[in-house]
Amino acid sequence: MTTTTQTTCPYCGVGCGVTATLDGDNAVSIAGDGQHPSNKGSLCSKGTALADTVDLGGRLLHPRVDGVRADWDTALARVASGFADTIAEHGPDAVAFYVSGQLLTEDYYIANKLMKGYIGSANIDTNSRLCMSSAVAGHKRAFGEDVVPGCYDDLEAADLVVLVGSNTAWCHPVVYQRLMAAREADPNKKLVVIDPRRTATADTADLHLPLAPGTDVALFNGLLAYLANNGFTTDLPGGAEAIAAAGPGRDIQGGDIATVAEAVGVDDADLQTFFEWFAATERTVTVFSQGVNQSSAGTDKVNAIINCHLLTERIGKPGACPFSITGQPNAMGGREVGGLSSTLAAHMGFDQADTVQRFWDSPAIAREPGLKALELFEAIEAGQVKAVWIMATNPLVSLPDADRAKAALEQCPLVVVSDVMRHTDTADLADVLLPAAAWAEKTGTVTNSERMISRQRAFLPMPGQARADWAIMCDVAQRMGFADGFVYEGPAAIFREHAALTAFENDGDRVLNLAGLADLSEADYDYLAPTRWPVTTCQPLRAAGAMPARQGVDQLFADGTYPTADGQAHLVAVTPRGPANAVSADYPLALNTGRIRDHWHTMTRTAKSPRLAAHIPEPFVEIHPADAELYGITDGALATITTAWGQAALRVITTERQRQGCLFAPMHWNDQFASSARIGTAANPAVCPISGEPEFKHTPAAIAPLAATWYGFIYAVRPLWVRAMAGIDWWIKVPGERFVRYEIAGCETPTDLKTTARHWLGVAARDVDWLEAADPAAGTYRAAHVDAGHLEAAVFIAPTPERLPERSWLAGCFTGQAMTEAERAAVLAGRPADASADTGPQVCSCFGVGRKTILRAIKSDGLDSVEAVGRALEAGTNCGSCKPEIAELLSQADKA
Ligand SMILES: Nc1nc2c(c(=O)[nH]1)N[C@H]1C(S)=C(S)[C@@H](COP(=O)(O)OP(=O)(O)OC[C@H]3O[C@@H](n4cnc5c(=O)[nH]c(N)nc54)[C@H](O)[C@@H]3O)O[C@H]1N2
Ligand SMILES: Nc1nc2c(c(=O)[nH]1)N[C@H]1C(S)=C(S)[C@@H](COP(=O)(O)OP(=O)(O)OC[C@H]3O[C@@H](n4cnc5c(=O)[nH]c(N)nc54)[C@H](O)[C@@H]3O)O[C@H]1N2
Ligand code: SF4
Ligand SMILES: [Mo]
Repeated sequence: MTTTTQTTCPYCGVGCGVTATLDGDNAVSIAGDGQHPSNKGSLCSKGTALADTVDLGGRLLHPRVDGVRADWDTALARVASGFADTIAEHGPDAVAFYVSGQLLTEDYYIANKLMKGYIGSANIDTNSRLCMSSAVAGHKRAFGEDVVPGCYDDLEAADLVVLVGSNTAWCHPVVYQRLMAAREADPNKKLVVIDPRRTATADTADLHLPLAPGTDVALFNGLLAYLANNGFTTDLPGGAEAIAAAGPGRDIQGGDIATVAEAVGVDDADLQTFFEWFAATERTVTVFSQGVNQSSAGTDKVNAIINCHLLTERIGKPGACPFSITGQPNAMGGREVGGLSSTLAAHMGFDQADTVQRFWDSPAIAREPGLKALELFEAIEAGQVKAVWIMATNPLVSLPDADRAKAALEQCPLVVVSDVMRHTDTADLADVLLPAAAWAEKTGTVTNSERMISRQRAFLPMPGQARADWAIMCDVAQRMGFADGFVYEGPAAIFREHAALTAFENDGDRVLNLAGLADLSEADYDYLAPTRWPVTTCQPLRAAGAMPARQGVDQLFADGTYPTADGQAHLVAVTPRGPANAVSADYPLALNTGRIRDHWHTMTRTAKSPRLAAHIPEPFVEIHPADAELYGITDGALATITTAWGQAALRVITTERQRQGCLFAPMHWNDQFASSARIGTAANPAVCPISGEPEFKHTPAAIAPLAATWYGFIYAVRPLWVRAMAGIDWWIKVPGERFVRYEIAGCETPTDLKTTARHWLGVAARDVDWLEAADPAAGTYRAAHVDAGHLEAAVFIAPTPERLPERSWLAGCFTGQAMTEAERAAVLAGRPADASADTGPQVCSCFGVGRKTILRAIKSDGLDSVEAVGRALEAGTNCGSCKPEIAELLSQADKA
């Protein structure tokens, strides 16, 4: 028998509906949910590969206390007494929660209620501080409340879409696909991308403005002045001041665009084009993401953008709004419940503490904002916070200056971590480790970027002793003596309470209002169709059957009234300023960090999927070729990036996609997957003074070649022993279908390669079938360990990276079958007998199509479009996430 469950993707804030089907053998298959209004059936590469991530490999299945397995009773007692004793002795502000936009709304609500209403401290902050807090602060300054005015349909309705600091093609792929489809249907729609890097998103834009890092305020102030000079006026509060700050006295129209262009580091004519398009296009949506938020001027950047929309009244109308696109699946839900230390609950501030306390009928209430993420870790370091509970986030990887956070946790008296994985960089430091239920096992709701509340429905049983996050917290609360506030029948009851709080004493002064969902029955909750807030009166519809009707309001602020004291929107005067730390002689380059297409954050889940891991298998640093030359760095070799805070050693990619003077490195790799690629250790801990969001996109850095004397790689059926690996200076680990691949390098060439290689593979003392081909003069060494005819492991060593053979074809030798003679010969020769077996790095995750395969087919079959490549190789025909890269390969082939 097969069963199908409608649920929601646990990755990005697009919030795609997925259907999970279990067949008779409990095998999981995942598809896009055609009934979900946000994705209408589409999924990206990560969503498509979700089934690869639901197995129990690496899962945390039992509580652990002080490093040993414990039962729930012991673990819960330790957490409850640890927190209660600390509070009794040092007061409520001596404890803290650090939570996450990956908790469900119900989990998040309980965490917030426990800390702010019962413990009576506001020391609960969330990884959204690293993500959306600048947008939150900007929204509050402009609109009076943290509200995203538009929805995805607006992107399709717009005639001009401006993407600022957003690599949408990789980070919000289904929104990007909707945008591409709308452009195909109407080629007059324009797309502008504002990003220092030429990203996959920028490749498809009508105009790319590769601005100098951190200059967005100057750019949008320039636009505001241009608009003002071209007859756009407003009598909104702050309008005159904002325009004055933007420089209206200057004759921007008559040539001063050059001044702005120079400040921003872009071409005059391109900037003029952007200004003209914006001025002329009623239906304009400006989407912004981390290139805006993650900045010491993050909040000002947000308001600089919103100012231009308010001045031109491009808000509250179909196809016109500023649009902060959220990162995590429940970034928005977390903001709804009040998970940030700077808000109280349900979009209420600390001035409404009495209202919230009355609703909760709670023994205490936080009356002052608590510590923001970085302050929280500083307080742990200073010994002021003595007990911390970290849930659904991996701060030792994701915080800036991450080794400082590590040192702080190491000496914190009580560190509790709730996670789904047994080992993460953070979990490895926990005193108490609590096994949380994972995506496929969880029940609750999430809210996506367009205010759409969707159900997550469990389709697998909770494994081992894993439990839902809300249930774990309720148990701890009860053991702390707060039984009254924490007895719930299940997530539906928590959701009803949350909805009721949003409606409590809300006379329209808060836009967030879920009154229409406050008395859902269990069945209504079970069947709740995706629903956009506010939902003041609507009755929920059932998802079963036809496409659910959407409710709530698509475009907010249509009537021009806002939840501010005077009922009006506010422009905010902002002045450009440089990054918190400028580049210097010691640290001459600006390090930018961010995401790649197929990994999610700290890789705890996406690294379980070999097809996702194959897209970009290694941590890298991108550098402009001119800078590479200047600093003696070569493509494919290794380099060390050093900043005032830390360092990382990464593979070098030289590319003109990077501006001169800038570096880019991915945020994902960590100590579980690499020897020294945790870029958070190097990232700048400076924050935006208003939002507290860190400057992840700009850290002054130096780069130098890593003085490796040898490079190599290992393919092995099983992971290598950590102790055997200890002697390898630099390594990264890539999971494969039937093997694990390691890239390795070292600064001292082993004198006896054979003994060393056998030691790495754990067969030093065993008599095994060992094939080898050594060329001591050339410094190359190839060897294979064969067991009963099967390839167990292969090792390749060379003095330079380019002397190593291509590797992707080796994956094909791990078939579970005995090796053929041709395969044995190929392994020793270091190249496949059939050249087509060398596919190159993977481009299409869904069909496993490599770069070389695509390039060969383009050449041999004369393929001239993404569609033609799709017809010939299937690449790009499922989720479509790789289409921008296929287009890039076509243009490369065209130039060659
Ligand atoms: N594949 C994938 N998708 C994800 C995630 C993931 O881990 N993997 N994470 C999700 C989460 S939580 C988030 S928050 C989102 C983030 O989604 P995005 O914000 O799109 O992703 P980032 O790569 O962090 O940064 C976006 C871009 O900002 C640019 N940038 C850097 N400095 C500046 C600047 O000064 N000005 C401007 N205008 N741009 C600049 C960078 O070059 C980068 O291309 O992605 C979500 N989606
Ligand atoms: N250098 C750099 N650093 C960054 C950024 C950047 O651009 N550059 N971006 C920042 C941003 S925007 C974000 S959002 C953060 C993300 O950073 P993190 O939140 O630290 O990253 P994740 O890997 O998503 O961590 C989630 C953890 O929760 C676990 N988990 C998954 N599901 C559940 C669950 O249901 N319950 C529990 N209890 N645990 C669960 C996972 O195994 C994982 O360990 O990184 C920030 N850090
Ligand atoms: S775009 Fe991809 S990662 Fe984001 S919700 Fe949809 S399927 Fe998941
Ligand atoms: Mo994020």
